[in-house]
Amino acid sequence: VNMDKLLYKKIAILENCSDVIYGLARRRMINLIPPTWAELEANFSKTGIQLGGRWKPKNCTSRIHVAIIIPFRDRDSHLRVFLNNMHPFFQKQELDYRIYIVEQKAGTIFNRGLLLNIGFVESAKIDGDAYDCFALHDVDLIAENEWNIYNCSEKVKHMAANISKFKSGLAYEKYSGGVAMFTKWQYTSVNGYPNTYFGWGGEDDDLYERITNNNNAGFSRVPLDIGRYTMIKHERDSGNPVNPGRVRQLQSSYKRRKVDGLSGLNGTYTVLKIDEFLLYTRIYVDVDPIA
Ligand code: UD2
Ligand code: MN
Repeated sequence: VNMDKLLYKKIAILENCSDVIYGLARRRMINLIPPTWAELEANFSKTGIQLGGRWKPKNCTSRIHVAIIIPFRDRDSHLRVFLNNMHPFFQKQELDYRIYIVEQKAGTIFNRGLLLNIGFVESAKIDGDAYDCFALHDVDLIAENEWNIYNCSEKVKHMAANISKFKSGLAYEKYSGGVAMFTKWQYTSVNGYPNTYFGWGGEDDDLYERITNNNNAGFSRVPLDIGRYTMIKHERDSGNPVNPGRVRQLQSSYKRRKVDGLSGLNGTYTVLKIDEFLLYTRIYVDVDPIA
């Protein structure tokens, strides 16, 4: 028997998915009522979802391999709404994807930038090179337009151009928060987010500076009509007070960027536990309060 031939048959590679996807809606119905966990798991177990919140098209090889990274603490109902709306959204776009929730243990001030860096590094330890594109995503943002494709492009791609909570859609010209897409190379070349912004605000503006003052990565934003998101209404979380140093920190962004980011991540956190649930992978971390 020709073993090579047999092997080849067994791993026969599926053809690429078509680059045309039919039936994308410009205004998707969003359901803001949180289902229970039992309801969620029952609904999605039929969709071919794999443990850890992984999914890919059955009959073709997706052109898009993306890890969705979400900074998280104590937003259980938001997470249920997110999963309920966004799993079908990602599947409709025929993505090969996995959802990572990077959860910060209670007791330290929330640090969104640090959690996203941790998600970028730790997800690669789990998946190797399976995903070459990363969506850095708030848990409370639900995409409205299915034409807002979760792929990466030549420049960093800001997705959340038009969020319901802002009157004019875009918060301000240099706004980069909410949802953004990076290739592995783009994220590495800007040294990721800063690790040192504890509490609310500033970390996204620092990232914007890194991207636009960097010769390699560039910044792009999807059109307002495409980048529509509903933000689930919420108050400021108790563990995430406004960061009073954010303006001062932003002024020294340029000086810190080489050390404060992916390059300085070692030793700033401990992974306590990794769980593969049906609808997502949880990376549970304790963070050094002075990073
Ligand atoms: C804005 C930006 C956000 C970030 C933040 C400043 C929007 C839509 N988003 O969000 O990208 O720049 O300002 O830090 O404008 N989170 C938790 N638990 C917490 C606190 C935060 O899970 O206790 C996560 C969660 O994913 C949340 C995200 O961090 O969506 C951003 O925090 P936020 O929603 O409180 O801040 P917001 O809406 O002003
Ligand atoms: Mn929010």
